[in-house]
Amino acid sequence: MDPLLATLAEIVGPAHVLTDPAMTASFETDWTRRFTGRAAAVVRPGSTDEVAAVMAALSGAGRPVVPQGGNTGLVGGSVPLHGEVVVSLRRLAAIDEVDVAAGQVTAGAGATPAAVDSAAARVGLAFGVDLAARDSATVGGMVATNAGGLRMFRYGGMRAQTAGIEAVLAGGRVISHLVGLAKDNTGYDLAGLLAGSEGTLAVITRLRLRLVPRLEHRTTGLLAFADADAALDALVTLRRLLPGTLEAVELFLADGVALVCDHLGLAPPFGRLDPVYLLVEVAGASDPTEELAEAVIGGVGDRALDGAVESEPAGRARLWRYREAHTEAINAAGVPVKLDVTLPFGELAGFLTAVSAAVGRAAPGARCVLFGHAGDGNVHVNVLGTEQPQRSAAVEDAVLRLVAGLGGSISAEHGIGVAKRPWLHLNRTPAEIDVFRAIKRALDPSGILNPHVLLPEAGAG
Ligand code: FAD
Ligand code: 2HG
Ligand code: ZN
Repeated sequence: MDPLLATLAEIVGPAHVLTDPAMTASFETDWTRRFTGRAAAVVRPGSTDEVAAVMAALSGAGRPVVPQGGNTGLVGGSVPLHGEVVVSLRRLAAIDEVDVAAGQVTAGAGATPAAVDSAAARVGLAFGVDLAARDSATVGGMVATNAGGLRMFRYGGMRAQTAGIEAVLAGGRVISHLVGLAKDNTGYDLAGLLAGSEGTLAVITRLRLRLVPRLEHRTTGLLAFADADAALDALVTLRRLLPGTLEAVELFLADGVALVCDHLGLAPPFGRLDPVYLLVEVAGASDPTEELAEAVIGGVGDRALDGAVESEPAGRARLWRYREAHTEAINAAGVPVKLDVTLPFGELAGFLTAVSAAVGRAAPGARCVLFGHAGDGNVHVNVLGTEQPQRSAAVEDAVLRLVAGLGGSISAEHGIGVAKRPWLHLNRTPAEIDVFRAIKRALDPSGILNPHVLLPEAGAG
């Protein structure tokens, strides 16, 4: 046996060092199936001390590492494309008792957001970040990618929820600052730095997470529009009319709904496909249904083609399915190029038209599915029919240059990963990238942590 594997087995127990391809396969391919590799081994530590000992052993042997949570990431950053050792954090799933007075909870990096939310629910609180991968993503991975999700509009993303962090540095030293004080100006904000670091700076082991009040009354509306201008105009009005209750504003289009309906065997909303949909959700301590209905009828009714409002869980879930099932329906149709971008709000409507044209020029015949968190200016651009590398590269280049040219971000919430690494320079100056590299060297001097993720290849920017 490889002596390194023997050492790892001594640390975590032989059952938690996987090398059999049948056991490692699910850790080696990403959720989209676009990125796949072979791991030297998959190691599953069960405590921070074990993570520290594992990292000390791997760093002593100079072995590159891919930290992995739920492996739901969408930019290829969580899989071993170059024979790295995967360190899976899923066993670190313990959640402490909620600190009700502080409105915070300490959770292991491997806890799912659904489990954190359930723990919070028991004391009348909620976890402010929600995403369709709620049962399989981990809060450690979500901080590592600074995930946004469906309620970012109201509560902010993972960086905003992170009041404290514990992590293991490449050589095995533990940094821990989990106290979660509201005011704490004692130097650099390491939690903020690790949020969005995509496994390149440290292995996150525990988190002090902020919680939000649990709003028991929730109402969901689905509105159909003739075009994006009308939908985005309605969004501005709804934001103005519902300042205290609006929690989500999601946008999707006819072709995405058609895919979802085919995939799930559903009838389209309102019995036909309309060009553009907005899904809005309001939540409050008292029933916000009337407030939403008034805003919809009085505020945007003249611009909408049709609408539905649901306050019962089953009805709300039915409306959400049209939006939340986009990712799985696209995956069922093929292996997509996935791009995730933010536009300045004023550019959003024009972008929705321009991006389809840009994709059509870059890869004639490709199918472009657009949807996203309109309230945040965040569009998910999924392109099917781009399996050939030249076509995928042409689409990525065309879309990301279009976004940067309009003053947008090439990564809204999924991160850079391996997928967008060659384009980081579109949003970040050489001076900024030099600072990134200096930070990476300071925290990971031998460069073993996710070495092929986020930062461009040396010499490439
Ligand atoms: P992984 O995929 O395992 O890893 C992601 C990255 O984080 C990798 O670079 C990895 O090395 C690093 N990492 C993981 N754990 C750690 C750790 N403990 N320490 C250090 N680095 C670590 N994302 C959104 O932002 N918003 C959404 O609405 C959203 N919806 C989704 C819906 C579906 C159906 C799916 C499949 C994905 C969705 N995602 C969304 C993407 C994904 O869920 C997020 O990126 C999530 O944050 C990844 O968490 P994970 O635990 O699966 O991380
Ligand atoms: C979502 O908002 C996720 O549903 C996934 O961020 C987006 O599949 C995608 O491109
Ligand atoms: Zn999203």
